[in-house]
Amino acid sequence: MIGHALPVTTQGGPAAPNPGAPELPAALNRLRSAIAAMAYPLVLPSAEEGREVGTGLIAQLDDYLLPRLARLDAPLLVVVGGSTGAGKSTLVNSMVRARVSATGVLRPTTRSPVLVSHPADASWFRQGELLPGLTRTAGPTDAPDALQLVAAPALPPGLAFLDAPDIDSVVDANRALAVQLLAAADLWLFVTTAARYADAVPWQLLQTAQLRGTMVALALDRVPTEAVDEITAHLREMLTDHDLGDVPIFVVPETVVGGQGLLPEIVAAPLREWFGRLAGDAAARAAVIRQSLDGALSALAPTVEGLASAADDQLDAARTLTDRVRAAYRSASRNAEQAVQDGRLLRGEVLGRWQDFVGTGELFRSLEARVGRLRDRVLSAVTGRPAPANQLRTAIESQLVTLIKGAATEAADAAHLAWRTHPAGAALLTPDLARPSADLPERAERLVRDWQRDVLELVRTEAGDKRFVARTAAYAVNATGLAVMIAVFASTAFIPTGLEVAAAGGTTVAAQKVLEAIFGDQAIRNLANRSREGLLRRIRALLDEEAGRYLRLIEAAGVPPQAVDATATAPGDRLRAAAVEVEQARAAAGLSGGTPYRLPETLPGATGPLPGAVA
Ligand SMILES: Nc1nc2c(ncn2[C@@H]2O[C@H](COP(=O)(O)OP(=O)(O)OP(=O)(O)O)[C@@H](O)[C@H]2O)c(=O)[nH]1
Ligand SMILES: [Mg+2]
Repeated sequence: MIGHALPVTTQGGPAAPNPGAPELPAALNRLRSAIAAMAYPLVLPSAEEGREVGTGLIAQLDDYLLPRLARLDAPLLVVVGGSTGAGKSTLVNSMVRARVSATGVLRPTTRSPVLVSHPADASWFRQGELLPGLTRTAGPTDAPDALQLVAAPALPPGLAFLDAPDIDSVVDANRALAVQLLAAADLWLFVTTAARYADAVPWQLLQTAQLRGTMVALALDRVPTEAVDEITAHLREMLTDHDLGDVPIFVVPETVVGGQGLLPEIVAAPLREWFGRLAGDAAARAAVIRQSLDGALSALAPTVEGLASAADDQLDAARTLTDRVRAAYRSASRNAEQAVQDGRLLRGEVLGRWQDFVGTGELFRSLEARVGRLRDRVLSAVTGRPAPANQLRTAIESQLVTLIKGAATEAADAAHLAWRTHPAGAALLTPDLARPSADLPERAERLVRDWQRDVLELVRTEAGDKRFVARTAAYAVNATGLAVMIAVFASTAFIPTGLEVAAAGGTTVAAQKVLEAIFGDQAIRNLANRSREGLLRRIRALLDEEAGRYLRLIEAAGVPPQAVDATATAPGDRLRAAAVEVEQARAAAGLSGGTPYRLPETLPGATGPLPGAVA
C-alpha cells in the first residue's frame, strides 16, 4: 500500500475545491501571452537560448500544463524515454502484452510517438487537449507530428504509456520531439541499458526532470545477471549524486526477446505489477499527477527569469546601439555648429567673394579712416552688383554643403565603427551605412538654399521695424541677407577678436572693419543670431534623418522605439510580473498538498534462471 496524505481527486470527479485554483489557468494564460509577445531579434549571446526556452515554455504550457490543470482527473501519462535501442518499445509492448509499437534493429526505430491506453481512457487522448500540436492517427506512421493512439485492453484504466522517440537521436526531429514529450509527462520512465546508463544526454534530461519536479522512474535494461549488483549500485550512486536518490530502479536482466518481440514474462511481470498497483490506486495516481504538475509550475518562475534577462539584454543592446548612433551624430552636429560659429567658414572662397562683393580694394582703402560712414558706403557699393552677390551666395552655399557633407561623413563613420564593435550592431550593419545617404549632397544643397531663402525672408519681415534694415530696403534685401549670412559665420570668434580674418591676411583687416561697422548694429546681430539658429536647426534635423537610417534598423529588427526610449515597463519586467502571478496562484492552489510524495519501491526483480539469460 502506498502511503500519502494529499488532497485527492477521484478519477472522473471534479478537482478538489481550492479557493486559489481558479486563478491559476488565468495566470498561466497571461504568462503565455507575455512569453509569446517576446522576441529576441538582436543578435546577442542570450537571444538564441531565449527563443528556444520561450518556445519550449509555450509548448509545455499548451502540451501539458494548461490541459493537465483543466483535467486533473485525466489518466496518468507515463512517458517512456531514453536512448535509441535501449528497448523502450519492447518494454511498452511487454507491459501491454501486445506489439503496439514497432521494435527493430534499425536505429532509430520509433519516429512517431505511440500512446497506449486502456480502451476506456482512449477518449481522453483522442480529444487532443494534451499535446494539441500532434495529429492523432490510428495506424502506424513515421510523421514526427503524429501521435498514434492504441487501445490496449491488457493495460489497466487510469494509466497510459507514451513510447517516445530516442532522446539523443541522430534525427533532429526525434530529439526535439522526445524533449517535448518528456515535458508533458506525469511520470517519466527512463529506459537505459547496462552499456549506456552513464551516457551524458540522459543525465542532462534527468537533471531537467529533477529541476522541474517531474516524477521519474528508471528501467535499467539488458543487465547481465552476474553484473546486476555492481551496475545497480553504481547507478544508484550516480542517481544520489544527481539528487535523484528517490528514483525507483527497475532492473531488467538480459534475456532473449520472444518471437512476439516481447520480454519474457518473468522479466516483464515486476514492472507490470508495479504500474498496475499505481494504476489501481487513484490517490497515488492523483498524487503523482499533482506533484509533477506542481513541480513544473514552480519551475516556471526561474525559467521565465532566464527569458526576462534575455529580454533585458535585448533592451540594453537596443539602448546601447541607439546611444552610440546618437552620440556619433551629436558629436558631428556639435562640430558643425562649432565650425559655423568660429569663423573658419570665412576663409578662402567665401572671404574672397565677400571682399569682391563689398568692393575690396578701393572701397577698403577709402574706408580706413572713415569707419563711421562705412555702412552706407558698403550698402551703396553692393547695390547693382549682381555678379559678385551671386558669387558670394554660391561660395557660402558650397562652403556650407561641404561642411554638412563632412559632418554626415564623420558621423556615419563613427556610428558604423561603434556598431561594428557590438555583436548586435555588427549583425544589423549594411556597408552603405558607413557613408552618408546617397542623396545627401542634394539634400545638403537644398538645405542651404532653403536656409538662404529663410534669411532673406527674415530680413524682409524684419525690415519694417529695424532702423538699419529699413534704410537698406531701398537697396537690396539680398545684399543685407548676404551680410547677415556672413555675420552668422563670424558671430563669436571673428567680431570680437578678428583673429580668423586677420589670420587670413592682407585685405582682411579692412574687411574686418567693414564687418565690424555692419555687425555693430544690433539689428544685424539679432538677425544673424536667429539665422544661425535656423541653420543649425536644419543641420541637426538633417543629421537626425541620417541617424534615423541606423535607428530604423533597430526598429525593423523588432525593438520598437517606444521600448528603447520609454519609461514604461520593460518587457523583461512584464515577464517577471506574470511569473510572480503564476507562482502566487500556484502556492494558493496547493496542488501537491505540502508533503512530497515518494514513488513506491520497485518490486524485487526476477529471481531464478531466466529464459535465455547470459550466464
Ligand atoms: N536481448 C534483448 N534484446 C532486446 C531487449 N530489449 C530490446 N531488445 C532488442 O533491441 C532492439 C531495440 O529495441 P527497441 O525496443 O526497438 O528499442 P527502442 O528503445 O524502442 O529504440 P528506438 O525506437 O530506436 O528509440 C530490438 O531488436 C529489440 O528486440 C532485451 O531486454 N534483451
Ligand atoms: Mg522504439
